[in-house]
Amino acid sequence: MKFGISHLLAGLLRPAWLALAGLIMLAACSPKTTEPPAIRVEKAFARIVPVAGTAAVYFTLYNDGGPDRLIGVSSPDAKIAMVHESREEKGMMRMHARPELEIPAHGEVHFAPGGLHVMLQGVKDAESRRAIVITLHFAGHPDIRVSTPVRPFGTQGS
Ligand SMILES: [Cu+2]
Repeated sequence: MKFGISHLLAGLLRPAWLALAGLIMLAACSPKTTEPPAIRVEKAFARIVPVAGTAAVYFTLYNDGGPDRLIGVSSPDAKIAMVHESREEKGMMRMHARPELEIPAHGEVHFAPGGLHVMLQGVKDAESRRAIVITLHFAGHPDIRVSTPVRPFGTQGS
């Protein structure tokens, strides 16, 4: 009878153990939705068009954490700052404002000539400026402030 009882108990407990094991596996396999973004800015440089008082800033965003969104940009060195994307449409380069930009988890976003850039208008001291400060605003990550060196046209990255 002893065997009979233990067998019965094991039979009763088995569904509970299976459910528990299932929960543990689920917890181990589910994506870490709470992982915070870990963003850094590298390879930043700017181009100024002095006659127009405009500038474009280029850089690469590296994200070593969870997903985030770039939701704005500002600059103490210009009147207006915004995220733009250049695209060729019917043989013409056109720029579009990108008020929000997805930053994938553990991914990169490249701002480069002919594509994404931070567009500045009303650049102060545009003729003589050697660096431009911009601040990037994210939905999740704290603001990132970068001082970008100004490169003349015709140098690397053009
Ligand atoms: Cu632009």
